Amino acid sequence: MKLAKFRTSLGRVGVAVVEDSTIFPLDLGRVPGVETLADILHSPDPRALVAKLHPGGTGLPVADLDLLAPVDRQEIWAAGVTYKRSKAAREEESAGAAQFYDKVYSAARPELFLKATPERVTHPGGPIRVRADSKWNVPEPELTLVVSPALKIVGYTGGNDVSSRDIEGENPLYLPQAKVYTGSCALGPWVVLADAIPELTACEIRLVIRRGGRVAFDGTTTIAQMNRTPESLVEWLGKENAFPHGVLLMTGTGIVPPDAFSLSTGDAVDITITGIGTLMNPVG
Ligand code: DO4
Ligand code: MG
Repeated sequence: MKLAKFRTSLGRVGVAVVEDSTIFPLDLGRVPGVETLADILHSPDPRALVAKLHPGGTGLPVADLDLLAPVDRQEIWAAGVTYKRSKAAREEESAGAAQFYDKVYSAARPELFLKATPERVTHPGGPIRVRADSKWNVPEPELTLVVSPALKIVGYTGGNDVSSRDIEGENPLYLPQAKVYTGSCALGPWVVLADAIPELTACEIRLVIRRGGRVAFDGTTTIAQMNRTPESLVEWLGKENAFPHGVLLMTGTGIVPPDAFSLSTGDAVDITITGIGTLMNPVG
């Protein structure tokens, strides 16, 4: 089951079930206390709750509504250097600090950082950005875990951890500036419930970047290449850290375009994950 957030042309925000290319807005008023997507995702039985909220009918074409990032009050965290490709890319870009990436790749404790707050997240179809003070920028396509306050993985969505490679490479202490700025995080297009995703290790992540209508980069990886499990990342994230509103955790990138590539305004970035769908964002 896929659950989305949307906004109507009159500005009303709602929650919907997505089936193929049809969207069924839910009637949240039917169950007292259920007001948001997170209320459904964090409930003991999201499917049963959705059945109570589903008005039936024929639904609407997905294209008729503006989808919003599937986040409410959760913080968005990210893991890093969880794939060999990411480790190699960081070692190349940051000669003086290469050893730290090797160490964090194989250490028990993963790299975890706060990537965004909900207000900072770019919606599906909305513009992501590159920093004006950076010359080398890339999208990072990442499986993103939707985690309840009880630290249970309740769903999955797509994520783009847009990053500045030259700022990160200059000094690892610049990581927050390389990673956290306006337009650096996109999420969506919806949440797939945890029990509806195919076997994770079989899932493919694909990144396609188009420039001037042509494909400028096309790369794939599989979640089987990840050096850690989603559950272990959540366990580390939850150590000494409470998430009363739940949390979204981006799980790191296994795709890094060649060093000569940098994102430019006007590029179109598509991130497709098996079983989830495609998160599309232009670079604004
Ligand atoms: O250590 C830098 C960040 C790594 C990262 O964002 C990733 O591997 O996806
Ligand atoms: Mg990343």
